[in-house]
Amino acid sequence: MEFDAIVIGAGFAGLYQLHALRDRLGLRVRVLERGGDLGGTWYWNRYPGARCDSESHAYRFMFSRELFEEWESSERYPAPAEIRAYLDFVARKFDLRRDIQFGTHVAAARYDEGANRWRVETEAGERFSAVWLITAVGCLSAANVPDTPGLADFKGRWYHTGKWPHHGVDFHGRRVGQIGTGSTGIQAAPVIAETALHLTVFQRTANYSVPACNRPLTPELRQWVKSSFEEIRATARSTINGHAFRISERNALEASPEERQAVYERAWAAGGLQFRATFRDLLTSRAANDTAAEFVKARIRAIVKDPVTADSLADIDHPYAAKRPPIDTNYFETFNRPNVSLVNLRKDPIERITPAGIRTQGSAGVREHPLDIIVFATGFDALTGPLLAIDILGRGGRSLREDWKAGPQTYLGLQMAGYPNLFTITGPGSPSVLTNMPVAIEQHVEWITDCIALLRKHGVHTIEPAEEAVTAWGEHVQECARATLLWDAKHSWYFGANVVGKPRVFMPYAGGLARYARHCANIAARGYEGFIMDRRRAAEAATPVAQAGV
Ligand code: N01
Repeated sequence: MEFDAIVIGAGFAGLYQLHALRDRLGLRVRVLERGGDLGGTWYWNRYPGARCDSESHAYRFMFSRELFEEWESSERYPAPAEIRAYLDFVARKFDLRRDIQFGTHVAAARYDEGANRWRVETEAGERFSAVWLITAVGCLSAANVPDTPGLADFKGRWYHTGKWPHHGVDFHGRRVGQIGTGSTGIQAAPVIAETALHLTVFQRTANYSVPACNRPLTPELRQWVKSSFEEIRATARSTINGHAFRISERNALEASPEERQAVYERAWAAGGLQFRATFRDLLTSRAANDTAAEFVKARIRAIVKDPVTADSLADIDHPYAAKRPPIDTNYFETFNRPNVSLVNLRKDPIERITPAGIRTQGSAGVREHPLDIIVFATGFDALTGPLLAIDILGRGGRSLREDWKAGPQTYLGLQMAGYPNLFTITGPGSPSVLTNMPVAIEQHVEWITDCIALLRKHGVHTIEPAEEAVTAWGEHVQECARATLLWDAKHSWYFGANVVGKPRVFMPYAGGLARYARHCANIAARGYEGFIMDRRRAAEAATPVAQAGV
């Protein structure tokens, strides 16, 4: 089947890209989605306690005032079902479903140079082709299940949080082991503990967390959201992280210890990722960061009653927010429950999974932890994983898997050299996971759409970045990360450190979303500086399936 554009994925990114290419440019577009319905991340992540850490008034599209004002969220942080309902509302409003094919797992995409088309093949053997190929596959969609010896012999059931069964999991009367204490594990543990007979949390790296302070939105707050479109959008688009809250202008050490304490206490009581915005230099000055880190560690020790457990939870080895900072509902409090225990894997690493549970061996000797269910909250093969899961072959049959052996190489996280007309929404090298995703997605979709519109208007056949532009961007991405404390958490998934054998390269762009967006706009304004556009072969190109509406 032939299209002008194929979009892979029907989460936020795929939906908006479909709307933009089809309804603004008049292209014939097909969206191919692996899941059985809309949602992307939110289709798969239905684990207990799952909730978006971005506030509901900012975790939505802002490209249309009408769309923004028509939707009402029920809580401060939306749960997956509400986000799926929102995406369904978007799809109905713009009649998007008719161009989305669900249950369609893209296995390979090959650039056919002669025809200047991307040839896409699904696992089921269906074939599609298009001039433009846009990946909207998400950054955190390739589940990472560690290769732990013995898993195949485990007699109980096991689940990864990112592939949670839609029918749910009943923990009543079960002994549950949860591996992982990232944002997901920190959300899941308190909810699992409510019904499980016993929950054992296996912690490899202790983590900071700040209360989310989730609550229903009052009628007044709902009204404020409806009437604040301009303000919310302007803020989200002007901050470094795409959230609709401002970051303090003040440095932490400019405040007296008493003032700082009061600032942190207020932020802790208010809850949310805003804690990170209490002082402007928390992610650039170690001394500043230490003040926030010490505050959170003191809170952990104050909440958790058992001193050994408190020590393990507060023994955090990286600066605050140098790994993605979780927010929680009663995470540390959960360890005061009689049916919850913590295993510190730094002291007692997992030796193997046995048919009956998990065996650790370390300071406490050999210990068997009998389990009925293991929950892997072990994260994702982030950013590159979802792209490399597709066998992508570019010009001359070059392979993305080969090209990225030493780490991802992109220009702006939007394109790769040698892969003409392939765009990656929130790809590695773009702000992506360091932001409130819908805002980063909108910026990418709009940039890609404007680019395609312009190329079609001028009869340009292909666009791809120059190798030098890719190299320079890669260096800039590393440089931006090096200027922050994110660089100090070498074991974070931002570096790919959570996946055995993955190259250690800092993947997202840490220079800030607003700065990045300006940079992308300037590059376009300067005639797509750093990109190679091939106009000569325009005449040879296959006739576009639809005429551009530009
Ligand atoms: O995954 P993670 P996540 N043995 O990689 C541990 C987003 N998110 O799913 O730190 C033992 O952060 C690992 O230990 P360590 C958000 O961007 C968004 O929690 O590598 N443990 C860690 O504790 C987030 O950052 C929302 O030493 C092992 C945990 O598993 C991203 O998803 C909500 C292990 C993995 O933590 C990923 O979060 C939730 C092993 N072999 C999440 N392998 C929203 O609000 C890994 N671990 C949208």
